[in-house]
Amino acid sequence: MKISGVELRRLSMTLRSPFETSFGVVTERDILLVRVVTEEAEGWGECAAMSEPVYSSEHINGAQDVIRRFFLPRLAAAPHVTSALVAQILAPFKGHPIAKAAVEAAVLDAELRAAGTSFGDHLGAVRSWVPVGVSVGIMPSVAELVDTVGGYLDQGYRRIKLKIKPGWDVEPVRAVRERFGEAPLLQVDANTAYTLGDAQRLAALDPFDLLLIEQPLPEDDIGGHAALARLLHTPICLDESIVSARSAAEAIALGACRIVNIKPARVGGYLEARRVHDVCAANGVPVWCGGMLETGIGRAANVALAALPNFTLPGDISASERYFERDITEPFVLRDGGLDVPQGPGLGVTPDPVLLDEFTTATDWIDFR
Ligand code: SMG
Ligand code: MG
Repeated sequence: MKISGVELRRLSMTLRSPFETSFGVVTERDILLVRVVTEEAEGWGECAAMSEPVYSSEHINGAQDVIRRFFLPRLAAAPHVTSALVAQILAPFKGHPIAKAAVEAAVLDAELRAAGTSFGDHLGAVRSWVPVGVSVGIMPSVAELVDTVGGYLDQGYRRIKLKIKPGWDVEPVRAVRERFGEAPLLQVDANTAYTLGDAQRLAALDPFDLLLIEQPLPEDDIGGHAALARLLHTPICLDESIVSARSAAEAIALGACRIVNIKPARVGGYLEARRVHDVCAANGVPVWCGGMLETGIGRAANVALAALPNFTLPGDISASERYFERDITEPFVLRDGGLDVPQGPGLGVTPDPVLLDEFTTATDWIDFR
């Protein structure tokens, strides 16, 4: 595939409601889209980095800079570029998995659109519809949280995830269980906000029959998660700690997690995400697809990934309207508590040029010819 050029496009999209986690509040999504142009087709990739390096060490300006200054010149100089080669071509550059994932996704989309193959078919999807959950942020009050959760359950979401932090953990979980009973699938996500010294506090969540507790400890603390796992009944799921298929295999072998959250961006792309899926499947560890408040572009690929066989738990891939007043692509609409896997070539969705322009704050065209 011959790339004629790449566009880096920045958008600003306001979330319908602020999303608060243990590390801060997001009200505005500052998005970077990578558009790869070839003679046969063009492909889109969404960079999932946040505005500040608070979820992981990457941030959106840094991602754009490393793509512009290092990744694209390297791709332009490569004798042959395919999606399967992108990771190898960019391997000399350390880190920056979220930036790498965006570039790889755009190349993959261009390739698949040219070939007339969908993301799902390419990755190995076995379903045309996937059940999904919703991630509910920290709220000003427990009453507001309970109302919000009730609204999502009414809409049909198949599982609820509550963001937690020290001081906002047992109380909100208890309130949700008291109000909605034992039936709803319920899990929590701490985004690294605890230490092993909080084990007793976290064990107080055990009676609430949670599906899992996600990333309680710092991302580099695999040993700590293994120790914590021995003190809790609730299964530990890792998000931030899992940066590759190899790290997933290690974490599982050490007993640090029984469930894995797969975010393609965090592991450097959809192809590595599939390898994480495969490693987990081989170890009998269920996975689910994480989210980074994506637009329809990132969401389309995530839905396709979530259709692989070992994605047996509902993911953080909610309907477009959970995030934005208007999405830039055809909106993803909740149907029976799930989303349909796009069937068209590549991502199967395309940004609407008018909406795209409306949200665009800057564009940069890098010519490869
Ligand atoms: O995309 O629905 C979504 C958000 C899911 O909670 C979510 N993501 O740690 O899993 C996580 C967070 C990371 C992003 S928070 C800004
Ligand atoms: Mg998480």
